[in-house]
Amino acid sequence: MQSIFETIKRVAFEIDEAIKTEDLGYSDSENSSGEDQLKLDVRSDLIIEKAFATTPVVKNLVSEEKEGVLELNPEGRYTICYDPLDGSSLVDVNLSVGSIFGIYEGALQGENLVASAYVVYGPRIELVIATRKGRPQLYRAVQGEFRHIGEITMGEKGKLNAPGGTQQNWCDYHKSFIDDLFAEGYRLRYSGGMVPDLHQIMLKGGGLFSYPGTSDKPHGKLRQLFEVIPFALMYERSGGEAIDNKGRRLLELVPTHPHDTSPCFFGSKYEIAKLKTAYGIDA
Ligand code: AHM
Ligand code: MG
Repeated sequence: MQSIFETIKRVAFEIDEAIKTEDLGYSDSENSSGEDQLKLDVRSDLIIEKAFATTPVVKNLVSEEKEGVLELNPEGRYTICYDPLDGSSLVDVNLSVGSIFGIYEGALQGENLVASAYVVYGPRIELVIATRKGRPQLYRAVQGEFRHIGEITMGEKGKLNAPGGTQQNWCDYHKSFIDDLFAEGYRLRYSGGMVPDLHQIMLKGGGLFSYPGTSDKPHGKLRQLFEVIPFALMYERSGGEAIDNKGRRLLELVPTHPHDTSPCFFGSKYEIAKLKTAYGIDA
């Protein structure tokens, strides 16, 4: 698996360079969720595809930007499901964005996720890697290489609240729950990029990121294989929890289609316990 992490480090620098130098306009294509693709989405996808094509342990690739599975190496062991440039619509206002990678062995479902990684392209480039053992590890790019910074551990309770989805379309109990957190003193932190938003909560010790099912999107917005399941491993391994609206661990999701979405809640223990009460989920 080390060769996969090394490839991710290489592509992080290439994508960062593309973000800094390339055209920010739209391409003339849509992704498989029917969203217009930016040229940068397409470029980042290609950078990743090319890099993994020469990484023999990688059997298949599944990209948020493509329909279906791309077969690379029949002898390979892992399938990588990735979002090449999450939050790409924020690049033109110069906010942070990210790449997310889920590394699966066997059928594409939560329990077969063996590791995950994400890259944050912000004032600096940072990389976080989680496996099934130990805490997620944080790396920061310094002079063209990633230096290990340390491990990430969240507290039992945080101070930040990142509530996703259009408020107009929230159900009443979700709205009351979010209002209660603010009434308790939580501070709003929501950029519209799940990578920097979830990264901030993990690094600042805890809090809650939510993207619920809404009246317009009953199954939420965020994709299980590329976004939700990889971050679920990050949150569980750093001492937090990651569940859906029924209280099921996101790490146990079984998508029926590669682009399936799920309502999702990532947080430290206190906020997730409070969410379960608000949603009427048995603890
Ligand atoms: P994308 O993969 O098309 O970039 O969409 C995912 C992004 C997440 O980064 C973010 O949390 C969410 O969409 C924001 O959605 P909204 O604008 O509805 O709050
Ligand atoms: Mg995305």
